[in-house]
Amino acid sequence: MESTLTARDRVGVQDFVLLENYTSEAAFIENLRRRFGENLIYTYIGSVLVSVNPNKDLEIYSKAHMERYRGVSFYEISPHIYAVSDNTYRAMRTERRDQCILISGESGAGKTEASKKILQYYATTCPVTDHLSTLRDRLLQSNPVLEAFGNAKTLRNDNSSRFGKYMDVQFDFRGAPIGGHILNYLLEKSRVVHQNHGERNFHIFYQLLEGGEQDLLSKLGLERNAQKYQYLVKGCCPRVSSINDKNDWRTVRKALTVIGFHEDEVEDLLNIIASVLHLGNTQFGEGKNGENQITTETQLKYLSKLLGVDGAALREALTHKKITAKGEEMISPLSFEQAVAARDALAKAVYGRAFTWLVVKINQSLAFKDDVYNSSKGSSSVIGLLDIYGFEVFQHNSFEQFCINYCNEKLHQLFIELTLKSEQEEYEAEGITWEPVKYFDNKIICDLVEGKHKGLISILDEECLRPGEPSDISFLEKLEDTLGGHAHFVTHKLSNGKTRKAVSREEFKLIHYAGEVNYSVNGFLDKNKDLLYRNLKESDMSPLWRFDEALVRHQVKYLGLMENLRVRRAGFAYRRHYETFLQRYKSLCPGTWPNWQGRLADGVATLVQHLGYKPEEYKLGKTKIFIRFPKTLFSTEDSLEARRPALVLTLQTSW
Ligand code: AD9
Ligand code: MG
Repeated sequence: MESTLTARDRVGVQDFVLLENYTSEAAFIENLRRRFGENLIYTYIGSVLVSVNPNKDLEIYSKAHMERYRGVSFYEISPHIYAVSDNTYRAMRTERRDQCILISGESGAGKTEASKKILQYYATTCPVTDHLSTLRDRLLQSNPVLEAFGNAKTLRNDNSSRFGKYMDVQFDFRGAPIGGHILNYLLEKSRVVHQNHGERNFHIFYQLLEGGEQDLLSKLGLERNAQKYQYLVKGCCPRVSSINDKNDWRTVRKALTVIGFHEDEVEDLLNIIASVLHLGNTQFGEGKNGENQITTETQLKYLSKLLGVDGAALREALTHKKITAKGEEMISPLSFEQAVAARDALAKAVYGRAFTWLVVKINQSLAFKDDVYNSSKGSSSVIGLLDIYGFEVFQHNSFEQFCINYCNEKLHQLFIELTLKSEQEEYEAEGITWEPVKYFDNKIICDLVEGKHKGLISILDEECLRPGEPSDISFLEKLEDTLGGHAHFVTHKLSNGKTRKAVSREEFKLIHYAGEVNYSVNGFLDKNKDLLYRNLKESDMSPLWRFDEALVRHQVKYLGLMENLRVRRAGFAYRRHYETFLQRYKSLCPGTWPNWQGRLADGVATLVQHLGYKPEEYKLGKTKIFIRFPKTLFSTEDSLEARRPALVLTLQTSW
């Protein structure tokens, strides 16, 4: 018994519901720290998996590891992303219901890595036939392609997702993957033309320049030097020590072929990437008559070739705008600033559309083909995987962070609803009464952002459409008028007429569930309008192996993990199906050993009576036993340990 406690002290508990001092945040963090120190990065809170980013390769993702988790019950083996994957898969098959895995956490926390591990688990462990192995390869290879075009180095993460992704994997009645579908959300297009200091543009630009064959670069009119391109120098960070652009280029090229892109489609795609770089280098100057004109003819030549548009039309489109007034079309010259803005708008639009087209193509290649898999007709189910951009706070936050953080706010709301709701449903289904726990509901913040008429987005949309001269500052004033006094909205103005120093005159602050963020309103209106003139339409972190307590504490707090744990503990800390419980502990009671012949519920009742469980310590539901206190289960485990000392280590990692 003593050795069991010592080992448990060392590695902590594998499910927070077993934590004795479960209301203490310090105890919670200490448990994470102990496990992290032992390379145990996964811990449960009931059915929620908490993962601490190790920032180094751990030997826990091999095929042998995957095999260990196949078909094994959630609580019978140490926590792992594979356990969640397997449990979800089995739930889909046995319950014949679609399932979804939500991955949440701040930028750099490991969401995308987790989603890739889940996909790899299914690709390796699910049954496949020859037909299906092509699909499996395509599913896996869609990741490097989407990451090349949709991920970038930020200050938080060298491989930060700059778009949201929801992926459905479709399975047939045998549990074999037969199709997939990706929904992409809100690509951060502004990155194409501007990056903050220390950040990069999307990976694909650097990959092409570093890895592209000389012939290809010449054809595209590009030089093998990222420093030459205005859209790649804004962040002063063309190289990143953790990234090998040359190797990644090879991976992406191969992946495009596996997914089924034809050579001419790849060519089209690269033409667009190159044309974005040429657009960035397109400059304007004053002509003889004072008019604004393009001064970089070579760029124009390449642009017209790569985009397949007439040079004169493109020249006009970049220096003039077409507007309709009183039913008549008029062409008016653009000022220098307007021309630069129009050029950047075109670059963003071209890239954004190429990304959308890329996703459409990937979806076509992953689509479930009825004629090939006709045996699966009508009996398929899906597992959905949500991997979005994580909550982020920089020194300077703008419209992009606002959108990303709002998205995380919504996801958190869903997380709260799902974890609390499922808990309640389980008690109801098992006929157990319980008392709900109070928790912070971030609906108030979601309403602040999305509320009809009075929400931040409505006000922004209204201001964008308002006649007259709406500006970012007039938008801020509207926000102050409408939302001033809201508990989660702050500007520099104090109610007593004085000013608040922590928020500048061009900012508003939102008090998110995950922390406070100051947003600069500069550019909000333009970015929201995402305007493209009509004639343009026609045509170094190593992110360390260190347990940063402040960082961990912050995330434990805002992810609501303590509340989650309290909810889990408010009722019954632990629950087991009668069969599993009996199987595990029957050796502790002569009445149930070696085999119980009667009803399972009666067997469990006999067993717990023999073990001396007090009535307030447990409840018997319809199919499960619910145990209120972890210590009850600890002592039962200890009894088991005392009988089987050879299993000490195995059990320690299991609890
Ligand atoms: V963002 O919101 O897209 O900016 P993510 O997706 O949460 O963010 P990501 O999965 O990209 O973070 O992880 C960041 C980095 O942490 C990875 O590039 C890895 O270097 C590192 N990481 C994350 N998870 C693991 C892991 N399980 N094992 C080893 C990991 N390294
Ligand atoms: Mg990511």
